[in-house]
Amino acid sequence: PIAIRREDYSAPAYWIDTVELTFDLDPAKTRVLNRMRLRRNPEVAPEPLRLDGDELNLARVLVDGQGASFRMEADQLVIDSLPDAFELEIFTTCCPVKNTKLMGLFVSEDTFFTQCEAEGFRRITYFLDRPDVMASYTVTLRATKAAYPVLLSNGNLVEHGDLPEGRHFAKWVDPFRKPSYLFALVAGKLVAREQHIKARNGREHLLQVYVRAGDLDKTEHAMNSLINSVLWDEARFGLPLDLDRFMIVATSDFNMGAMENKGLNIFNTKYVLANQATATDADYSNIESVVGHEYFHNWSGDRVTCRDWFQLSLKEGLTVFRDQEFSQDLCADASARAVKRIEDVRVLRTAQFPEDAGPMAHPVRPDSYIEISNFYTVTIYEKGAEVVRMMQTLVGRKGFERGITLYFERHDGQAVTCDDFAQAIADANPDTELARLLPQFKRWYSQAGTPRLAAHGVYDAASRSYTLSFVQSCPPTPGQATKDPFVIPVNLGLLGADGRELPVQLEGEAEGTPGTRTLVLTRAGEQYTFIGLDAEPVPSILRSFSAPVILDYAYSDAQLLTLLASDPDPFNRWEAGQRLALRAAIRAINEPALAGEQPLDEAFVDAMRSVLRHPQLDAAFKELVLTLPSETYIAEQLDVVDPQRVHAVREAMRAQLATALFADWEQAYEQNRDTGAYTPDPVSSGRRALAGIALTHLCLAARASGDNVWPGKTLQRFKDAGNMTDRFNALSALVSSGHALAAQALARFHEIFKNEALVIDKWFSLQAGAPDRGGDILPLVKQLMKHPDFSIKNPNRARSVIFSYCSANPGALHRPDAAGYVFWSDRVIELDAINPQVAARLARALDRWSKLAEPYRSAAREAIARVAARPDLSKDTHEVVTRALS
Ligand code: HT7
Ligand code: ZN
Repeated sequence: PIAIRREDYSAPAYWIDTVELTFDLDPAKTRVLNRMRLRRNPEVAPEPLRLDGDELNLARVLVDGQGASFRMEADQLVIDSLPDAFELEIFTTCCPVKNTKLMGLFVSEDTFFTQCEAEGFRRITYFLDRPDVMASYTVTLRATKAAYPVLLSNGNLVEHGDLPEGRHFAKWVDPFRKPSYLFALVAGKLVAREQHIKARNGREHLLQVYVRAGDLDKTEHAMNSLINSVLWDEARFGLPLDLDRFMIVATSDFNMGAMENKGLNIFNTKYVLANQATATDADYSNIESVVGHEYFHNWSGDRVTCRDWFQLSLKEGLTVFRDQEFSQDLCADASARAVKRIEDVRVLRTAQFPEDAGPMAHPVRPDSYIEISNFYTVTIYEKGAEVVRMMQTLVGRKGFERGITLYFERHDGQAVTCDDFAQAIADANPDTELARLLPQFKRWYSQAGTPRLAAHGVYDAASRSYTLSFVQSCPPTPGQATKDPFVIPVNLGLLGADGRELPVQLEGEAEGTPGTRTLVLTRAGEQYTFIGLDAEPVPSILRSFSAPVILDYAYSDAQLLTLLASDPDPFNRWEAGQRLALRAAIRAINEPALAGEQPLDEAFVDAMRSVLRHPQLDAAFKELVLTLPSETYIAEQLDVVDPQRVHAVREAMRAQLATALFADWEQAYEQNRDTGAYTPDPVSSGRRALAGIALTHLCLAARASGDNVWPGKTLQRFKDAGNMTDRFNALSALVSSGHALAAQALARFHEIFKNEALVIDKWFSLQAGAPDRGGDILPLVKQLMKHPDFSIKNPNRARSVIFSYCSANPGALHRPDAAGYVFWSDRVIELDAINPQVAARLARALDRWSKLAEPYRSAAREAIARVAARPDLSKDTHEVVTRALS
């Protein structure tokens, strides 16, 4: 396979102005008539027309109504000697029911769906399948009425009616020009929750959420999330809904979370369906952000799209930023906002930081790819969002809103680049650090790798001053041996040893005010001297995680305890606890003499107790502080990783917290167990989360003591629970503590929810992701794959079993006998033949193999090589495993 390079971009040789598509939908043989008007791009030297296609059966090609001569070059249909403007008619067929890749037109539970991003449209018809070719679409769908009563496509329904032989049709016109990746159709037996709304600007809209008949009672939250999204985008950024009708449709077979097709968003059911009996608080919150995310794409993605796929973060980074802001703005108070920020940073650090340090590391705007589907990554999405966030930090919230307004004014209806975006934000804010530093700031787009920021503080009693030095560096990444300094906004505060916030006054300034100050670092090394300090302060650096960097500061334990007890910045307060826990874990991992029995010291345990019993702190925040860093995150801090040791130490820490804080967990549980009538708001979901973690620790303590009181109470809670969050937390407490009662609870859970696919996914995932005890998880996973409810073809189900084990359970995957790796390679190969995108994601599970200690390292490498050696591998999986080995 050949690599596509960003620097090779050239404008298309032809433009497509209009597309008229007519579909005769049939699962085994769908006929597609594609009538287009094209014209030569006068700015490009004449060349043949090359249309992309993939797995299509071509029947006919007409140019201006006449049979045309054409040739096939690989997957492209090539036509020479064309007039400057012409009509092209192409007739093809495809087989949706055999489409297990779920790209292009496919069938899920007797319903037709499409997925065209990034390059799926070419599986529907021959086309210039690239995002800078934008056309006006008219779509006619024809199908049997009884089997496919609902026929949907983008835009407005302009005509519909019956046809002979029990068939019917619907004709849709999209009022906006769009790239092919935003095309969509849906046809099947569906029902809709509908809501008419009037936007702030007075325009009326019809919102619809389409699902299968039995699921209508699970659509209220998605609809409310959609309404909130419409109102928020108009209120915060002045971006109104531009369509009369906006539709969401849910499918249970989907490679990703959802897709922002213009006016017809297609969603994985996981991000639509929820009621209190079947969905957890986390599900409710994910639905809110994914519905928001897809809706916000209507502007950041659809109205202004990407010139080429290297610019993917232009829409994805910006839209993740927008959905994060949306969820934060829906929070009632600062504490709930901080909780959301901590959760977002946790995702970045446990998933994106490893990516940035591994073989798939790439800049936010990549330079090359083999398969674009592999670049829908946490770097493009989450790090891309952090880059946008730093822009907001540098220009301020109002300045950023001005920048967004200018961006959409300048580029509405265009396909543009990340440079265009950054330029608009800077141009709208000419007197800011961003405008001044723009070329350097844009290194965040071009340089991969997570920068390290080493900070060092020296207090001088004589001058009552404190000098903070920063040195930034960034490790080499594939294809980038050296890096230039980044622009790093560092939010900083200073605390006294008693936890009071001190004035921040830089040398040369007349006065200082207590609170957060943003320092903008630009050089490899930099120093700041703060004055007017009677004693050495405790620096609170990188408040609210103001830049996606690794901060190295040699905090003493006492300083961290001060920050944990008092930092007014909730992010750094939480971070102090994480640093202390990490320190204890690394100490125990590196010193076998400690044997991992009691890795935590008394001061840490006391600090955790203080948090747990704190009268003012919110439950959600307490739960975050009491959650230890994950095994993956701990492993990232080590040069050489023994995953079994990491697992053992973390389990020992959990057990120690369970026993040492037993009475405190009891109190936390009793105080938070009852949250009244179910609502998924941040306060009550925070209380359920704290009750849940308390229950887990009470069951863990019971494991050590042999006392069955709490496991018994947990089983009762599982049976009596009035909502899925409480029920699932109780089940999870029994499973994760390895208690014998787990088996009966699991059996009952399956019995109750056997007809709820998304709940059965939870049932599988909980078991495959459970803490490994003596190598018991792999045999269980193999057994789960034989369960009648298991199907590897359904991505959600494959993820719930195979990914929960391979990608989310390091203590169970990394076995000294290498059986976990053999299982992984078998599954990658098996999935690759069915669905290469899903296979390639699974292939990423061993990205960090080179950090492993022996015997894991050699065995993991061997397993990757085994996959790479397959001659029939997809481009997707091939790219991932060859990069892993290089
Ligand atoms: N923009 C969407 C990307 C997407 C996708 C990409 C590749 C293969 C399947 C896919 N389904 C959706 C999702 C989003 O970021 O909103
Ligand atoms: Zn997106």
